[in-house]
Amino acid sequence: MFSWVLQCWSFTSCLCIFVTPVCLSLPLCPSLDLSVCLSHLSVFADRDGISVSSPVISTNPKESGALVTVSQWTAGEPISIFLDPNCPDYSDNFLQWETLQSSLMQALTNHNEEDWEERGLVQKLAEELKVLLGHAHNLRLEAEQLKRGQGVLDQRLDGLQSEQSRIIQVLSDTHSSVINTTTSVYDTLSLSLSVCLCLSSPVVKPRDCSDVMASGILQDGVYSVFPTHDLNGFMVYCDMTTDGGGWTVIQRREDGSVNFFRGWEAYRDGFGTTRGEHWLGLQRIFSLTRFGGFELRIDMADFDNATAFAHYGDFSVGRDSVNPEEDGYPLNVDQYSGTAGDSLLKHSGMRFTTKDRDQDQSENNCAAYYQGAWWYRNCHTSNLNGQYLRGGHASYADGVEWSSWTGWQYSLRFIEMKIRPSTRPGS
Ligand SMILES: [Ca+2]
Repeated sequence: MFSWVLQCWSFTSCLCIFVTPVCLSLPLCPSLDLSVCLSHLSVFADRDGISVSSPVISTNPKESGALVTVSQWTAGEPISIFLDPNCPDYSDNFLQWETLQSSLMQALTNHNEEDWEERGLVQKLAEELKVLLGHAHNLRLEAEQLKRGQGVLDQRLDGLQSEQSRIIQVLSDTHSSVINTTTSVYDTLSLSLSVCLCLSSPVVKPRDCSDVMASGILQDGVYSVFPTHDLNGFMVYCDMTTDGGGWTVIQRREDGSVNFFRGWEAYRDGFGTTRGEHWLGLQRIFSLTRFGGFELRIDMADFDNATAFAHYGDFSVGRDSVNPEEDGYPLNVDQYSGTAGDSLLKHSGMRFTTKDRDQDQSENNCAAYYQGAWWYRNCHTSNLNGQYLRGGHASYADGVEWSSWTGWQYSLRFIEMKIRPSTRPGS
């Protein structure tokens, strides 16, 4: 075994190499071939235990490229060792390179391993990306559709706003129109109602049976009448059939069921039953005829069913009288016509006499004398409130007499005195 110590030739380069059993051959820096070095080194050492000659070490001129040459000629060829003092020591770098290479290899291996995973991941990612791209595409389409839809909606919204404005305007106009129309209708209705009330008041308050008939009632019967200035009115029987109807009955005799031999107050206020025998009353007859313009009709029948009538075109009681009772309810009658003959004209102008109020022109009380109550003069030609003696009688002129038809000794079966305006609406 031997060892060399190669001294440094250059202090600046300061390269020290120990060559022990291992020869460090550095023929060309930085290349390295250890196997070649070892083979050459064996030349320097003993070969099969045989001692060899000492090598010759020489320095070389600078231009030769090698600083030191070690030569042994035993093998025929010199071995030159070129030591370049400028050759840097790359050992650390080799370590670093090896470490780096190792790291690179590891990294490459890892990378390759990861690459597969990454490839899978990338593939997966690619697929997902594809799907996501598809979604994005769809979303973009939807967004575009939405954009277009929004445009349409904006247009429609504008249209609706315009329509709303128009409707508001129309409603406003309509509201004003409705208010005007309502006001107009209300005014018209109010006017019509007042006119209707004015027109209907006579119908609602008939003055007599002709007004009742004028209101459309054509049936005989009992109705309320309200003569002018008689606000309370009273009940009367209306004859709606005889001679055109519209007759207000003021007296009836038909069966003797009612006592007619009564005093003043009874004849003033009336008595009997309206549907049967009755006297309406002087005050009521006055109320009906006080302004004139009435006609009188007297229907009569005997017990042989013979009938007759007397008509007077002018009839009134107490006409224009301020106090008719005090004036005695004087009779005014004129213009006879009929079938029974006139038995009343001689009584015209006479006041009414009852058994308890003598207002006749006789020295006696005609009412008491002839058992009745009437517009007696020097007694009578008719006595329709006399006794109900049922036909012919022996006594003189004290029955229900109409002398021009049946004389003074025949008491008639039926008498009905009735009045109506001589000038009637529609007549
Ligand atoms: Ca008298």
